[in-house]
Amino acid sequence: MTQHSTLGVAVIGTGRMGSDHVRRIDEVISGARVAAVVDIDIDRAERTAKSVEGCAAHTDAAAAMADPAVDAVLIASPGPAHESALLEALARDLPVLCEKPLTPDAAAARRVMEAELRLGRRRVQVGFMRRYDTEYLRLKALLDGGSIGRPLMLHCRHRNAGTPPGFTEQMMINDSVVHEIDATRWLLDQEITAVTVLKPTPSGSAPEGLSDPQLVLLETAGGAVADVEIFVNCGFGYQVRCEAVAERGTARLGDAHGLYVNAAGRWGGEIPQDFLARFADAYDRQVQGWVDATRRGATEGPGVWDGYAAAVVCEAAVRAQATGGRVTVEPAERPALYGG
Ligand code: ISE
Repeated sequence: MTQHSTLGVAVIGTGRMGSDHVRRIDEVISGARVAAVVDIDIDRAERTAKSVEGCAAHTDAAAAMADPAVDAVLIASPGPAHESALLEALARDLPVLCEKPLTPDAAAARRVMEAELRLGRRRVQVGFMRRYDTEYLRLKALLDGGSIGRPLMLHCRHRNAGTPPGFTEQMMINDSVVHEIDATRWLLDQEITAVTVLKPTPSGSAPEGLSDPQLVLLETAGGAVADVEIFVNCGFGYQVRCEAVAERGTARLGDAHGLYVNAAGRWGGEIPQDFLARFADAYDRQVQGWVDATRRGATEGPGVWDGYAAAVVCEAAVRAQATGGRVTVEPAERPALYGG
């Protein structure tokens, strides 16, 4: 159980995602408040803290976690900074919601898993928000219900309007395709066993050094195949699609375009411009679910095992990206804490 009836949350990282979560906790969801924010840029931390009543600003995550007003931690800093914040929170037995990726590499994810195993109970939820999106939830229920038979293939499309400066090819895997890696494991309830990455001639709009788009092929333990188009500078908006092909039917998500307008001899809908807009409801549901579970003393949703399994596949995909070959994924044993 947490100390305060309203959960005091420290949000680590006040960039785009972190400040959106601060707004969400402050204005949208119930049962929690932002007690502290952390950013290496103190001006940014203070600007964010000022927008929330009773919120402290820190540059050091450990100092924020030591604050008696803090009951739980939401990590939204860049991936490479996750491990130290996670280990600090686990050492203090604080509940965590950690944005994806859990960590960008499998060795760091394993260290986090070992720390949680030492604690002996699940404390970390990983921010794979697609699992909270209405369309994904309906697809999962359809596949689990069995009415269209065994799923054979997934066709996934993941398009971003553009990338921030410094976005690398490895980030196309670790920050972007990691979502489809998790969605494939979750939708099919199977581990991924091999990865191949194909690179067509890059788009003329691709930034220097980024081979964009790419096609990532995932093979699963049950013999299914998922193809993922990752196109992070498509220019026209944010688009995530997933079509499941099963024995007796197919089902596709990602075609809802809000309001359809007929005017001036044309019809059309809207394409959201970024993930904050496309997955706004999913983020709200995810954070509300985390707060509710945490206040009950529980940890639910995708956890460290899912973050670790995704990191292992990402590592194989980064290797496949560099070599052009098919890379097999070494299966790890699932510890009993995670249902193994
Ligand atoms: C970003 O970090 C996300 O999580 C988005 O969902 C993804 O579409 C984008 O490519 C990532 O950079």
